[in-house]
Amino acid sequence: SDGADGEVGIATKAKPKTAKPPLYKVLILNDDYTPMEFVVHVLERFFGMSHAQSFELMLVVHKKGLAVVGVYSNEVAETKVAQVMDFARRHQHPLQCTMEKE
Ligand code: NFA
Repeated sequence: SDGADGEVGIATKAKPKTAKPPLYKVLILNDDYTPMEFVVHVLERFFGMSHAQSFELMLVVHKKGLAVVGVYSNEVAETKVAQVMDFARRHQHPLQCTMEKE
């Protein structure tokens, strides 16, 4: 309030919140055929991880069935998924990459 109607108190202002854009998790799924080294390479190449980080996360996918490999805006997540799917297809590996809203 600003005290204009005789109120006394701390001046406050309604702050219109701008909608925060949703974030999307990008996931890699395990399969029986894609070589481990190929997955490590994908994580390094498209997700900017070190070799050690990539190896660790590849093992998580291998053991748990899937893992979140990054969180991005819709546009960036779509691009990552398309890049990984195209790269895997070109190398004739069945690796699957998908995204889901957080
Ligand atoms: N499970 C695959 C193998 O044993 C390795 C793999 C890991 C594939 C992570 C896909 C994702 N060759």
